[in-house]
Amino acid sequence: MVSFSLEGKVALVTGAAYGIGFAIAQAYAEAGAKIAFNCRTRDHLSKALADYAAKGIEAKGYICDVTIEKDVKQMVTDIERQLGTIDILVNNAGIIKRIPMTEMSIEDFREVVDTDLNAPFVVSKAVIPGMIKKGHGKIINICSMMSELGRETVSAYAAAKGGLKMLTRNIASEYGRYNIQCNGIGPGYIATSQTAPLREKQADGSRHPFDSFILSKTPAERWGTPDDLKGPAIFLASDASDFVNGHILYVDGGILAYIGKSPK
Ligand code: NAP
Ligand code: GCO
Repeated sequence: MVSFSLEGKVALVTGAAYGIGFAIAQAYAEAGAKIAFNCRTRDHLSKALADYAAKGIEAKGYICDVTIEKDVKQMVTDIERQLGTIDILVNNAGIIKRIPMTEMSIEDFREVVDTDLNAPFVVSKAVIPGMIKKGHGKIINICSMMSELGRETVSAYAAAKGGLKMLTRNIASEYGRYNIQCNGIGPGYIATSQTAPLREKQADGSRHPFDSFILSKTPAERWGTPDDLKGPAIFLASDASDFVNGHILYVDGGILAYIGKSPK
């Protein structure tokens, strides 16, 4: 029988203090996994631990900036000592800066690429040796519509998420022989703090223009929620996807399939 269970597995979800990462970690706990997560600040950690506890989840939280390799290595060592070898890694931690490219500083560009592309390399590199020893592993990289499409003001983010798509395929190519599957999830437009500025009500109470734009580009005619990602994330973390490797699973309500609503 096909198994979607994560019973007894150890899952690390980066940046899972809130948002998409929190939802994925919650889904993994409900499927039986032991949860480790990280974020950058003690305040976020404390609140997240309380939020997990409120859902009956005994998560292990770590303060670790995924862009700092020595801290990532220490976190992975601590997780392996406290919970066991990591079976499932979700590279979820990410940032975006919406600035027209010619006005964007190289420092801002580098910070986005460091978090959204270099850090998944750093964390995966720290986790894969344990997966090889254990004889299996699941790596899931949180990509984006911007792994496929561009738009104004998100040059660094699109470059990083496009690179993350190819890092996903390369990890799949290089480590598939060790029974490690590396896939991506490409969320569409999801209602979290990251996209809150794009959904702010206007002074006259009307929808943000970008909000209306996204609804016109989404066949489902709604923003996604973090809960929409739970099922796809469980599938890619479970034995049910053992022959799925190097795939980017877009969870976008149909955006990538759709030219957009024709004007009335
Ligand atoms: P979010 O609400 O801003 O959450 C981002 C998470 O990442 C937070 O927990 C944040 O915690 C953590 N984080 C950021 N930088 C970090 C770092 N250097 N080290 C450790 N943790 C870090 O964003 P989200 O919407 O849930 O997005 C999560 C992922 O999905 C991101 O990779 C994003 O690019 C991707 N995504 C989002 C959407 C969407 O529409 N929302 C769509 C496609 C893809 P701290 O700030 O406390 O560190
Ligand atoms: C933006 C949004 C998007 C989403 C997501 C879409 O400014 O266009 O933030 O980038 O976050 O990545 O898949």
